[in-house]
Amino acid sequence: MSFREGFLWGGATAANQFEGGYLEDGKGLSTADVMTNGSHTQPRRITYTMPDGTKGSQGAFPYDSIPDEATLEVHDDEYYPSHVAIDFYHNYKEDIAMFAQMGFNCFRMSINWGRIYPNGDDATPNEKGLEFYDKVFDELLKYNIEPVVTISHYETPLALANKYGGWLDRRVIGFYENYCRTIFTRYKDKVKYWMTFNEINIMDHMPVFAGGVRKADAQSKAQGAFHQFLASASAVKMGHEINPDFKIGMMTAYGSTYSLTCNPDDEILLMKSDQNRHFFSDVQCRGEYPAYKLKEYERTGVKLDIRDGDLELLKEGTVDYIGFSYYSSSVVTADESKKVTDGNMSTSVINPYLKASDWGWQIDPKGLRLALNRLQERYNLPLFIVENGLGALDTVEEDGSINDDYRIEYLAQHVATMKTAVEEDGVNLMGFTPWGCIDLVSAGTGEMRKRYGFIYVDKNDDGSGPMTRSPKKSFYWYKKVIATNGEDISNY
Ligand code: BGP
Repeated sequence: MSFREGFLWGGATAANQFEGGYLEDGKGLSTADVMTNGSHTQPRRITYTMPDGTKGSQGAFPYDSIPDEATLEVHDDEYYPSHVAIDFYHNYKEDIAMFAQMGFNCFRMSINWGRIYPNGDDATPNEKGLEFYDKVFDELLKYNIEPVVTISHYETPLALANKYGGWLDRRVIGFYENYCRTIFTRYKDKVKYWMTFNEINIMDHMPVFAGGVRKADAQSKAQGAFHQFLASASAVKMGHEINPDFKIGMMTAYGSTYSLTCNPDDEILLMKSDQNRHFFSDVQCRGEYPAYKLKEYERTGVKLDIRDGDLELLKEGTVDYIGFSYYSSSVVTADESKKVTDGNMSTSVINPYLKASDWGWQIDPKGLRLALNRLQERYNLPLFIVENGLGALDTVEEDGSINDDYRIEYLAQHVATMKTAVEEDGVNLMGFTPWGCIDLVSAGTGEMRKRYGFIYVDKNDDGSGPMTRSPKKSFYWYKKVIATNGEDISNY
């Protein structure tokens, strides 16, 4: 058998993209709640109000910065997809029953920090919020589905972003520690697998998204990231004390990168892009800043505010495993005339050997083998593919069926690659949770039409639609993949 016994098969979600109930039972607003919808060509915007009442907004990608005196706020005349999302808040029983029907033995979700600490800096947690996750975990465990929990997935309590400037302020570490202590203690017998921050490396590209950091200059992003590293290390240490069986991982956005030619200039660019790609995992897996980053800081004048004990903490709180998202690969070249396409919160030069999704993400199953090997060689830690999948337009046929063969093909090729990496290369792979196992709001564009799910959710980009759930063809395909522990990936 290629995949180990107990291999974790499931699906992945994030609270802000599927929960809804954005003010229900005492939940506070988060940065995700002030992000409008957008499209492939129109970036999502973050809305704010100036002290004189003028309304403004800032595109999320590419991101510039939000004025210091602005208050991030919901505007009455805008649409925010996170507010209702797909309303898992009220449908969790039905949705989990469908996951169970597919045979999931794990489910990746995130806890919404603002449900537990509505302002982020509250003295006591919101009991109603804690009760909601108790119910969700109990429901999962009823079907023997192991929860895999991201502690912070692209949402920082809005009050922290407004009052403290998000993760740029060192005090936020303490608020995150309180939050972790509360959820670790409360759920210590229900949850074993945790991840401290979703795609922590997105701090480099979208600091508001990644941590409520409103400024986009190199100094702010570096300091914000440093605080998240400290918070993550502290959470790992604390979690192990609360329950030594906890497995606490990092989570990084990852993709293989190629140089377009063997021109040494392209290869140097590739080396640099590789360093950037590994900076966050280098710190979280090895417990120290790599030399290339320290030299870059020296060159560019970035100065980290490092206090006594910080560097020791980084060493003591290295992660137990590496969770990563893999959707596509990218290409670099020194030749600036080359055409560029989109990727996961990034862009890439077009790879002539690959096809791209409708959103321009270049599809590269073999690149996943390279990614798995690269991470294994560099860190020798267990690997967990916690996001992968094809964002595509689906058509509902007259009889209600959705024949998403393109999605099956994409996923089958990636599962086949995982098999090769395990069988031939000996990669230590723990599990696979394809992204958006149930259709949900796109993080990058805020759309519903960019669908990843095995389960169709009848909802449109403008928020209309009854949100009825129905299985797609891929639902039955994935069920068979799980039932055979990845041995049968055929589409019939
Ligand atoms: C990752 C995020 C997810 C998710 C996914 C797909 O970056 O962790 O939250 O949304 O990408 O991206 P998108 O929704 O933009 O298609």
